[in-house]
Amino acid sequence: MLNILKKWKGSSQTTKEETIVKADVLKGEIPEHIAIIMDGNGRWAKKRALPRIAGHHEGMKVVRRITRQANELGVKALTLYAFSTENWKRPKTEVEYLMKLPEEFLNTFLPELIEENVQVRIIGEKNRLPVHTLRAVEKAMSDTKRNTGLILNFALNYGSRSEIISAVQKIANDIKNGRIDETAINESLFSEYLMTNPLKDPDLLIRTSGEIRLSNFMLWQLAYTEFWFTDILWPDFTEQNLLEAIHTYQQRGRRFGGV
Ligand code: V0D
Repeated sequence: MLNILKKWKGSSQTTKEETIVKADVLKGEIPEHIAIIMDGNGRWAKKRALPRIAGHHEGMKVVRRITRQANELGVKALTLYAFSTENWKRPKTEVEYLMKLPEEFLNTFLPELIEENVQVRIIGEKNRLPVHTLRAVEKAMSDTKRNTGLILNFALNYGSRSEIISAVQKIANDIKNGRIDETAINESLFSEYLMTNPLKDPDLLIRTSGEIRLSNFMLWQLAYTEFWFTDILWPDFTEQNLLEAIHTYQQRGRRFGGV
């Protein structure tokens, strides 16, 4: 579409009209671990005069499509920020609706995910999740634990600072009980105490909806990650947009602080 028309339609996103071909992306290095902050669901609904939950529901369908595309590209892990520890501050009705989405998602898509060899995992504090949510998620994890394809890792009631504090507490406890020696503390050991263990750190972080911040997401793990921000709202995010993000990643040289 012409950029001038996009502006007229209210999009802040303008692009070079370039189609990224999947076969071309497959010739390059595929990021092994992609993390996504799926933002803009409420705004997508508002633009259409729909309730916020309609945006969340549409966003859930996008999760399914992006998971399939990532798996087909040979991505090894996809971590999706579905619910932050801050999200409890939202209206009770919205939180209750959100907590039903894992069940709806899994009722609809778990058979396909199993078919596609996807392994479902979660990171975050399980304790505050409603039992119905936790039950659905634990069944999915158990039903897929032997799958060897894409790891689909949902961050549910996740906050990175709290994850780091909890790692420190567990390390202190293991020292006290003589399980490890304090001289053993290094970056590699510390990583083992984080909820993402044994996943490698993300190679690529995508955040949708035009916000340029981390919002307490994987602060330790994102130290060397390439960031790709877009104005596209999560319910509008497509397989093509994922290719675009990976294509941009492939054109950047990662040096991990070297030259
Ligand atoms: C709403 C956009 C899938 C972000 C995506 C509880 C906001 C749709 C799940 C899901 C949410 C979680 C765990 C699981 C299977 C599916 C999900 C929440 C929100 C928060 F095992 N979409 N989704 N969970 N949204």
